[in-house]
Amino acid sequence: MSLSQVRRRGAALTLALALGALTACGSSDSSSSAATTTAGTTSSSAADTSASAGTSASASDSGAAATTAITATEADFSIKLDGGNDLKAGEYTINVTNTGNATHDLVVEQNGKDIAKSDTLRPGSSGSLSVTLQPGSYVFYCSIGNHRAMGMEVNVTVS
Ligand SMILES: [Cu+2]
Repeated sequence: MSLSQVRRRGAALTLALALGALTACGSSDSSSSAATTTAGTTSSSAADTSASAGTSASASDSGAAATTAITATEADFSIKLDGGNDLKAGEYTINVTNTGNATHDLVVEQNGKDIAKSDTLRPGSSGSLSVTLQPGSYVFYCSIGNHRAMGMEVNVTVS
């Protein structure tokens, strides 16, 4: 091996090392800036999702406001509801008809407390009362004399 051949090899090796160092440095710069951009985009879209979920929950609250009419027929001594004793929660107008020979009325009781009451109804007359029923247990009864004890009460379940 001559002296000039050894020198040429040495120069080629030095050039290869220098190129390798330049290439490695350039590629690491571009990958780190891409990661920063992605993280910023992800956090802002998560905030948008939670804001729209709150809006849809409040919209469903203001839906139902229709009043339902039901009929209570009173006799000596009973009360009958035309649609049965299971009701859906909501606003009600209760039309009360007294078909008996005694005077009657209709009271709506929830947890031992009267929440609505009709006028006192003479035999053959009718009246009405309005009441908002929440889910729970109720008693519709006649508050005249001892009529409730004589059978003028019905248990009503609201769901
Ligand atoms: Cu009565």
